[in-house]
Amino acid sequence: AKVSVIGLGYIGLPTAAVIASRGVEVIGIDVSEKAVDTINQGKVHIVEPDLDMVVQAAVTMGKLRASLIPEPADAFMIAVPTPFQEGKKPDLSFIEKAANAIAPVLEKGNLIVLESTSPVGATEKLTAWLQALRPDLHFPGHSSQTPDMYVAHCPERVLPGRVLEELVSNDRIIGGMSAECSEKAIELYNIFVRGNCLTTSARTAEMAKLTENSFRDVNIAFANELSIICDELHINVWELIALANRHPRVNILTPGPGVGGHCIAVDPWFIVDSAPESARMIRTAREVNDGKPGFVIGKVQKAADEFKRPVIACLGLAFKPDIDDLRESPALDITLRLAKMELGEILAVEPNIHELPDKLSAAGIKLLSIEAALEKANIVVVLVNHKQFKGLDKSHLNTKVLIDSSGLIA
Ligand code: SAJ
Repeated sequence: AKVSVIGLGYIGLPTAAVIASRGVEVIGIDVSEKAVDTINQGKVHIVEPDLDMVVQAAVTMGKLRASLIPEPADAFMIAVPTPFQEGKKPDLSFIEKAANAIAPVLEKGNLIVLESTSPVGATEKLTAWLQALRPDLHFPGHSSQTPDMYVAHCPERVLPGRVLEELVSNDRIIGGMSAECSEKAIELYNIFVRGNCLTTSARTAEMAKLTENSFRDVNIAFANELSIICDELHINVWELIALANRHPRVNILTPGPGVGGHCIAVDPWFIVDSAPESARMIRTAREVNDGKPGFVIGKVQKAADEFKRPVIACLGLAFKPDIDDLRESPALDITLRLAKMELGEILAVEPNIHELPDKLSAAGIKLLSIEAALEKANIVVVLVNHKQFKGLDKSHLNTKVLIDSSGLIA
């Protein structure tokens, strides 16, 4: 068997490497020449624990190779971005480009799996595009003849930072365009998945993925809203949540400076876009979470008013604890916005990076160790609960104003 993975990013590359590590021939396709070259040297262009080792082993074994140009294979897995900008429509153009790229090399009996998180109906659209590009083949639901092609949606569900583990251990939802398509896709996932493969329709699989991330977003919004209410009512939200969570059926998540990452802050909008009138709570949750950075900034601004050009230390820049991923990070957003407000001197502490991104240094922000930053700071803003901050000597904080958005000290 030969598997082709289209899109060698945070999902596609680990998936390609893990399948190759099972001894299957894998060809990865990407539009970035740099990504292709890096992978062919056995190296990685993204950060994920242990990924470098798995990729290097797969390339050295001769099981994984990357290319700019698609070639025939038995199965094609599409793992390309599906961006969504608020107020706009879900952007399926990368899926469409992938369809255009693979269409010429498709052969009778091939399986095409869409892994990208997608709005409901995207797999049907992909099938229609492929059918239009290859009228000589028969795609499920789009040809009057017995289908000789298989299409399914199998949404990725791995947690950044634990991708290699979760790729193998998570259960998978397999939404075939027909029952035969689901069966065919299970054969592919059985190569590397130890979890259960659960079959359903493509539309249900699409909605399931969006539901999982919306569930988390709504629950985080609940926690974030509570933190704002508690601030108004002079109640320690961390103590409150710990107490409420002692109830056997209550499990409140953790408030923070906002919701970051590439999925949870985006996917709920797909549902809102599909059902704008009905998706009221899902939309509100998004708004609550998106409003949280502004709330934290307001607190800092109020504290800064008490000083003349205070030194403000921002602890954490990553989008969540114990990773180095700064993309779509509310902590980074807050730090940058504070610098632009010119409230004082802004120090950033981020133990998982060695150098600040250009836009932060250009805004006059300095990267310091936690000790150095605490020594200088008048105001300390806790943004991310990195493990390096946990043992912090709290006596340092007695003389400072503390704004603890993620409950490090409380
Ligand atoms: N966060 C909080 N409070 C919490 C939990 C999280 O403020 O109690 C914040 C985090 O700090 C972060 C954001 O939410 O900024 C998202 O972090 P996360 O760890 O909840 O999720 P992601 O974005 O890293 O990965 C999610 C996962 N989805 C679910 O847990 C339902 C993962 O399984 C998905 O595969 C991934 O999205 C994806 O690619 O869709």
